[in-house]
Amino acid sequence: MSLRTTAYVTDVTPGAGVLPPRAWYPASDAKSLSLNGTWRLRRSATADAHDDAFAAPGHDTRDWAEVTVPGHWVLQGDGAFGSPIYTNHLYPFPVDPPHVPTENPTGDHVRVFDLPKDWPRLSEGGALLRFDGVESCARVWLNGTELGWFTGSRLPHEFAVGELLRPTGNVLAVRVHQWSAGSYLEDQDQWWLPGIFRDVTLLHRPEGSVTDFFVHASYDHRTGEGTLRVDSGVAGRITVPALDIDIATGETATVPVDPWTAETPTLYDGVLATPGERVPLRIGFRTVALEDGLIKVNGRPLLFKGVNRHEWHPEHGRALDLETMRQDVLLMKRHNINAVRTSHYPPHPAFLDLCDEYGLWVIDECDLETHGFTEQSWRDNPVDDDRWTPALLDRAARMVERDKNHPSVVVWSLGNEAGTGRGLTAMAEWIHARDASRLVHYEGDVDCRDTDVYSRMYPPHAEVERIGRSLDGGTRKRRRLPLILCEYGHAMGNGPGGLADYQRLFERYDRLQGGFVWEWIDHGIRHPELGFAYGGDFGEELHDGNFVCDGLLFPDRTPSPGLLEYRKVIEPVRIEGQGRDGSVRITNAHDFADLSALTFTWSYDVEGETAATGTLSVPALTPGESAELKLPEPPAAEGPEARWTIRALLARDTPWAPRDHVVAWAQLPVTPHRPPALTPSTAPASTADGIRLGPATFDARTGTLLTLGGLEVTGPRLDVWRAPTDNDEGAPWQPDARLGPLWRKLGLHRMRHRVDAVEPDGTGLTVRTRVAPAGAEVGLATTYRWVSDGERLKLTVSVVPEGDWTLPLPRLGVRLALPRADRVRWFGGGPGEAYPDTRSASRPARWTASVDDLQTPYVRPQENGARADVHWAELGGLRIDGDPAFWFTARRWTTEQLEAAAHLTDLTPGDRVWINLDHGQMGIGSQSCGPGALPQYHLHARPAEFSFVFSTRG
Ligand code: IPT
Repeated sequence: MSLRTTAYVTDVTPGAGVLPPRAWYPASDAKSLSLNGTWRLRRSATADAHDDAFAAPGHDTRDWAEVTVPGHWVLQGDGAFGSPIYTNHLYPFPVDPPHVPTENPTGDHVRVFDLPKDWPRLSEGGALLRFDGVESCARVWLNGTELGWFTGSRLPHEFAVGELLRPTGNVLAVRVHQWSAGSYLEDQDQWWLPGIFRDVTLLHRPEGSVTDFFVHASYDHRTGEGTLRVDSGVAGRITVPALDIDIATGETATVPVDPWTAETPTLYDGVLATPGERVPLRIGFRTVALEDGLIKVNGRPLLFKGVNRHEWHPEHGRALDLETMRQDVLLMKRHNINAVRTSHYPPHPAFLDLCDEYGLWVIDECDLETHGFTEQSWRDNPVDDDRWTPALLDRAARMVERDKNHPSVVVWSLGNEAGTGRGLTAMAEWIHARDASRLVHYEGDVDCRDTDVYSRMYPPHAEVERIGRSLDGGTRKRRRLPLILCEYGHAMGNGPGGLADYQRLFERYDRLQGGFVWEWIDHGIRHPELGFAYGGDFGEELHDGNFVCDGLLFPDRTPSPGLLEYRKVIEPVRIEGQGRDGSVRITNAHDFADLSALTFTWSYDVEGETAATGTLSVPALTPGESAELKLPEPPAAEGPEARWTIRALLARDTPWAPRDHVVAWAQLPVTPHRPPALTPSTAPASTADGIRLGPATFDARTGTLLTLGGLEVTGPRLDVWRAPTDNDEGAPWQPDARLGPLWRKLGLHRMRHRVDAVEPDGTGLTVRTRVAPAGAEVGLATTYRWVSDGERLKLTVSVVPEGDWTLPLPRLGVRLALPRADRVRWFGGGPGEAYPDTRSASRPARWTASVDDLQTPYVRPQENGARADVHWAELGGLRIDGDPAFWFTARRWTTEQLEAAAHLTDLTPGDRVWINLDHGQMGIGSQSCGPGALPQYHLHARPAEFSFVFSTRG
């Protein structure tokens, strides 16, 4: 065994023996054979542990393990094949390009297959072997003959294998190395997961079959005509029956068509027929252009309401089946998302078919990131080293050639976080020359030298506004370009906050063409003891913890509150108005579609319950158009709290959601809520057990509430602490603005309550306290005033900050506990959680949930589950009415237990239910990566007063 046999592992060229890239298509009339399934696996700790004898036919692999292809071996075999590693940007090996460690987990894969009975005779044409994705480097043999090797994990590679095939007993051998020179180009923020993780297919290539082809299908919005031309390596004819098109390859046809947009994804079925093959085409006519400094499709500017999508499945990693991909697309469509950035590599090719079919704008991103070089000020960055340029160009070409026939792809992205350099320029030049019909994106190109759109990640709102108003400066070229946020709204844990504020800016300034929330799904790995595992759970020596769980979906694809918030914020219909004057203004916020696909309903809700409903007739407004409509006479004008709820629903079933699916809604308040009045009518009395006031008893020494109408209550007292969210904790690179650590340093998690006075008087009980952390001079003078009308008990809390408070408070309210509670009824915001800057989707109504249902299962436990604007809540026999409305939270563990938990499985219900009734909550922001909460969502330590009426009627 010589080291030379593995020299290719550190070769900076992209590979050898591989065919040039070409267009990908799912199926034609040529035969193909899927080689997915069970393969034999021999895993070694190093690249050169074994010679290549295993690739020879007849090699005995019977005692090898088995592995499923597509798959990652580290996610199979219950740990017997090694473990996943998570790092954000650090390379998990010494940075010495192009070298890789001697410890280089290597999987020898073997699959023996027969050709199916109906496979054409081997003399009829050739055959190709296609790998859609192998991480990170593969060397391939068929029947003992070496075909070559390749890198470029999320890109397709094909070998010509015609002469090597036999009718039976073909031996396909693939040696996969976890680390290679290619790993230096694949430093994306995700798990490192080696393996053959996408399909392996044998394709018959009849004589005269299609090699490569390029569908050019443009749309002229002035004439309403589409123009089709298909360039093909092998000449043939293109037919599109619905359009009466029958032309030769290279010829042009111009006919009236319905254009393709993400909102109206019209596809025409066609066929490319060459002498040897008929390839089905799905043609979408559309024209992408940069015009007047804006990205326009079919002559109209568009607004990206996007997400960054990594491929993720909690059990299979980046090996996704078609149904999971479809689920992603359906979930996006149902949540008003109109765009995907395929962060940070081309996805499985079938995903783009789904984007064409259901309608999503796509920024297709190349498999390129060298982020770890930032640690050495980008010295030796491969993208600025000519030796690596062929590999970069190979990656660009493999993406563009594979995906060029998708109407959904409107922008090519060179990669992510790779610094700057000549290699990137070479990629951009190549792409522009090969495909002038789309735009080029790369966020790292701050001057937009090589790109067609100015792109930023995580800028604060104020800066986005400056750019919107073109006050940002920059190069001449950049000043003429539109801005997109390729990443914003870091959806790690509870949050992101501030989405609505970004959206308002995007809608106000033309130059701002929207953005892509980071990111679609948490990359938690299903784990027998931990629920979902994250970085460090596999004992990695370097890792970035739960930074890998920052998605709008939980790992099992349940939508998180962040996704519901985003859906509300990006609704394609705006519904505004004054409930009191009975008028409502409807605006079509689509870019292309009119409103004919929607119906509108109203309901008149009294105290959160529907009193009357009806439909609203709304004209089929064109994009941007508004109409002012009159609502019916309200059934009851004065009296209890009342409001209109207006909804826009799908009028018909669509491919992505059934009829009546709610696309947009709004509430228009009519009559405000009136908190219950309570006239104090009983005086406190001293008893042997303490102080009695109406239905309540108090500890005479501390003034603490003990019982209420026979209910044992762990008395309410001031609480300012919340289990810091990932956004509170902040990103490590923002040391001065990380609230969690600053709060702990001040001691807000260990406040002491000093009782200064317990003062019964003729009309009630006053308890004076000072709440403050040890070691600091700041404090909160807190007075509890209790009164009763004999039946009910009212608490008024007054808080006066003392000393110099510079930090915002996490929360301000009271915490109490009940011995038991299961069902919760409330009138207020719901059904899900909300915080000051994440409350758009919170809809005031009457709701019921169990205490368990009130919890939001963030993969790393943290503050969650508050319901906004609650007027009253009932649980465990207690009714609480707030004045003003309050934030309501209930859980079966304390804040301290929540804070101490690293995984959901660390949380076990105690013997009480803990309830927080908050007057204020600190905003959430996006500081786990980006800016913190905007100033208007800060909870400042200021004098405050708030009341609750408690009763046991509930
Ligand atoms: C940005 C990366 O592009 C993305 O991959 C992800 O790591 C995200 O951050 C955070 O989750 S890079 C940003 C830290 C500048």
